[in-house]
Amino acid sequence: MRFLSWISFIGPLMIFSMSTNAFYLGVATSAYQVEGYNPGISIWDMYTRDHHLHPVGNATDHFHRYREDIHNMYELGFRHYRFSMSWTRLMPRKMGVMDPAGVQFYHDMIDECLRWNITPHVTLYHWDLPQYIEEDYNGWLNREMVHLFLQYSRAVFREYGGKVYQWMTINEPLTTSLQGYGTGCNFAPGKCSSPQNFYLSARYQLLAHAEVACYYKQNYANGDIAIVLNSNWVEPLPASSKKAIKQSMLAMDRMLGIFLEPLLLGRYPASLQKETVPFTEEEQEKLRSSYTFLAINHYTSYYIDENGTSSIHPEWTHAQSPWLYDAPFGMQKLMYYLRDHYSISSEVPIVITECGFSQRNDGLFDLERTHYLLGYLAAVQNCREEGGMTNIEGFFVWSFLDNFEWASGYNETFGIVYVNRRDDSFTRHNKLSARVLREINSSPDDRVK
Ligand code: PNW
Repeated sequence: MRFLSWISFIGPLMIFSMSTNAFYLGVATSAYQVEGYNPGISIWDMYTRDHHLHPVGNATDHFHRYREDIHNMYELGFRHYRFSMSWTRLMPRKMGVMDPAGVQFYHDMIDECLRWNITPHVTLYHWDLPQYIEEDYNGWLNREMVHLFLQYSRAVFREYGGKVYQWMTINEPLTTSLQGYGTGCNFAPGKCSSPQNFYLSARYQLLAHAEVACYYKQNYANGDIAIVLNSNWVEPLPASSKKAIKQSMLAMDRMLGIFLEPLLLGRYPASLQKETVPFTEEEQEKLRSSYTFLAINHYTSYYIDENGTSSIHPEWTHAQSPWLYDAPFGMQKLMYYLRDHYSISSEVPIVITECGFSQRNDGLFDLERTHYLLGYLAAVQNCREEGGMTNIEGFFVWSFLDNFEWASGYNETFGIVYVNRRDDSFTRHNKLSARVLREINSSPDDRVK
């Protein structure tokens, strides 16, 4: 009703602004978590084996079923698919040596997307580093990774740059640095011997991203590129307490600022300057011109008090993942934080590259996931309409399929599409959330495209 009365006033203007600032809904996956049948060995194969975790096996067999999956996306009304390419599949045995079958696979996948009018959004690196690079170079602890990642990315752009225009370099460098190299220590490669490793791996991921993004911008003028940063929202408790606000800002700096400030300003946040080494002028320049949009993964929020102790609200629905709660207010707060604290210009598009929920007792009737997704989508809609942030252009649901949830194996499911693993049939069934999103996708309302 509110919308209708509004539109009669400024209808013509609105239709114009809608068409220039349309909002899209997409779905996301990553190679290691869904594909299966990889001829190479990645650090996650070794990590799961050495730590007696659930092996990935054939994941969801997306490798053979991508046609069915992409067709299902189409039927559900999605016109944007974010997936990653596996460095290990493209160069399974040796750096720089591409495997023709791997190369063909991603051509087929992209072509299938295009056939159904689905825009492919491709992540170059979503955590599945070839094991030979880990062994030969010590992975993200070696600055040489900047050159290796550039070499790999150039080969990918050469192959697919003529038909993919939406690129992401590295997925969640924070998660890799914290959990693979820092205090978290439950992710590959599990090299957490010193806090130094956290900062080194974070720095080299940033520099590798910047190198690749600058190369891409110089050579492929029509495309977009960004690094995917993840951030929770940390709400001060009480909201009026100066000390709690300071704690919250510090937590935000450690999560988001540590990657975002180098991109925006070429330097680490002031609160982290004692622990970090400044970037050289050349590095600063590269970092500052290394994106055409901001890619943000956002899942959840928590409170922090004056002493830095964190808590959650008792009424927030808890997901199956221990760290995840349904708290959509944080989506809006995070977006306004980008707008106000970081003065992100309305010229810079923002894309929510992941948002999703692992429901306890997951099944086809996934009411809690549906509630979560609608709440977070409504929060984004508020940002666009009331907060004037029409630069938030897209929202990818994590995940399209129930898939391999890293150290948790197949025990935590995020899919809007169920994958039957019980009898190894890998058959797919749309959950309630998928069907509700189909309704949104087919809505005549221009606000969702
Ligand atoms: C993301 N946290 O990881 C990854 O990009 C996906 O591959 C993953 O499946 C998905 O989120 C769900 O976990 C995260 O602790 C891992 O806040 C941990 C956190 C957030 C995101």
